[in-house]
Amino acid sequence: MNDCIFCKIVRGELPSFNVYENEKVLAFLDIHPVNPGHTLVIPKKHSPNIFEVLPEDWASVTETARMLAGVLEKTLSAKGVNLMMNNREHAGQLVEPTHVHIIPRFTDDT
Ligand code: DGP
Repeated sequence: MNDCIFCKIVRGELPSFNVYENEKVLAFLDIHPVNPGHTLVIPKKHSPNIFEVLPEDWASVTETARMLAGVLEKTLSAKGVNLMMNNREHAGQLVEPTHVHIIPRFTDDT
């Protein structure tokens, strides 16, 4: 067991609003959303960042992000979607585990 905040979410020890999951990934709403529907996709197996995530886990994360980008855009009537990832503190990574942001975009949201 580790104290990683997102691992606690995967284990159900912290609350989350889950959007999607399969055996390899979990997607849940960001606690500080930039826009409605701001979603994080993480591999269930802990890794710190893009440099250390297992290739098969990364493949599942990106395929899930691709799928959810379309689902979120359609269901929220968004005008577009940003996918974003921060790796290491200097690049803006605030929470250690590997995660990809999906941010729906709306008219006049800049
Ligand atoms: P970053 O490391 O800068 O790519 O962003 C981390 C994101 O994680 C930030 O947008 C807020 C989100 N976050 C941090 N703690 C929690 C949490 O406990 N639950 C959820 N749902 N999101 C969190």
